[in-house]
Amino acid sequence: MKIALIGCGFFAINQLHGWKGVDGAEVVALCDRDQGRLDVAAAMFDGVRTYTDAGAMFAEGGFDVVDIATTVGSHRPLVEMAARNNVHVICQKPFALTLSDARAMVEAVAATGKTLMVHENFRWQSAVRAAIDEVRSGVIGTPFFGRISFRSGYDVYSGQPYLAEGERFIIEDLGIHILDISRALFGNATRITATTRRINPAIKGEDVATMLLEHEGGATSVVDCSYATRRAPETFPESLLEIDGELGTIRLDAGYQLSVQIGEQVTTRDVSPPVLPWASRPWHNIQESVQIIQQHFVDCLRDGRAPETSGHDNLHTFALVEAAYLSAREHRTVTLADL
Ligand code: NAD
Ligand code: 89V
Repeated sequence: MKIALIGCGFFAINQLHGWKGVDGAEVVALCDRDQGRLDVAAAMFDGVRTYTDAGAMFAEGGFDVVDIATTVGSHRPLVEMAARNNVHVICQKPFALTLSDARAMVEAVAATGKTLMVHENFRWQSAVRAAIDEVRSGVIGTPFFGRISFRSGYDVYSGQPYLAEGERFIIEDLGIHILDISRALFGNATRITATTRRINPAIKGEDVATMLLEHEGGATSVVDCSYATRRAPETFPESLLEIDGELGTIRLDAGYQLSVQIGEQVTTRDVSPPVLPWASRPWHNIQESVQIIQQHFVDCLRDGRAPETSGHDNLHTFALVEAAYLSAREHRTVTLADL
């Protein structure tokens, strides 16, 4: 698979390192409007072609997959450009600015017969995945309750200044991952109720969100996110999980400790992610998941199956984001089928 990447910024460097570790993939072209960022990324690869204009890169072609790692405002035009040029597409989260944009983008790629995956990587973190695998194995029976919690005081604004500037912040940027984990554990949601707060006066959007979801299978989950929580030890960027099933309980506690309790019997194991050679703490958890999701994409193309985090699947996660903002704004429960 020959890969072209657009947007060589803060996070794309992880994706580029990740591609080097993916079997069956080779980065052949890079694009960024910013020449300095393009040069930094190009230095990672021998003989890579570079462009400051995405249209020029598509015009020359010579790649099978475009990996879009720009911020959300450019996702729709770039995904549609990829569709016009008949290549497979990976697009970073948040996938789109609105649900109608997201639907149009999924349709545009579907019409070409190519594969579209959203780079929704938190459900691919190996510790989170270990919990998902336990739930899916049926060891605790049918789950009836879950809590997925991400609370931190880590300074995310220094690396990603745009996070302080948008009208929307934590649900769109971080909550989207946590809502997606809830879907991976309990299936699609039917209704959501949310509250939001802004605690940090230096940012524009909300930095706290608390969401209550009812799922199709009957489970209830609480998804709570905060970037205004001082805690020791700081757990960024860990998602903490608590899942109650008819036969037992699964917990992913701070420090990547996974416990499965059946009756009185508790088994605890350390599911700490490895620190890949190019990674650094505390981001190693996310960095490993980048390589895993990219390998998943290549494996899916090779085997002719849809990625778990396909564009189509991600519409359900994206709808939860829209519904959460609507619920918080109008102080009401939102039924997903109404969106
Ligand atoms: P960034 O601003 O650091 O980088 C974006 C880059 O894209 C910039 O270098 C910019 O010049 C370039 N760019 C923008 N539009 C372009 C266009 N039309 N053509 C060519 N280049 C263009 O942003 P970032 O922090 O790297 O975030 C990028 C995306 O990654 C965002 O959607 C963000 O939400 C996401 N992200 C995901 C994770 C995760 O764990 N999945 C973590 C952090 C960021
Ligand atoms: O994963 C992300 O999307 C990041 C962060 C962890 C900082 O929220 O933006």
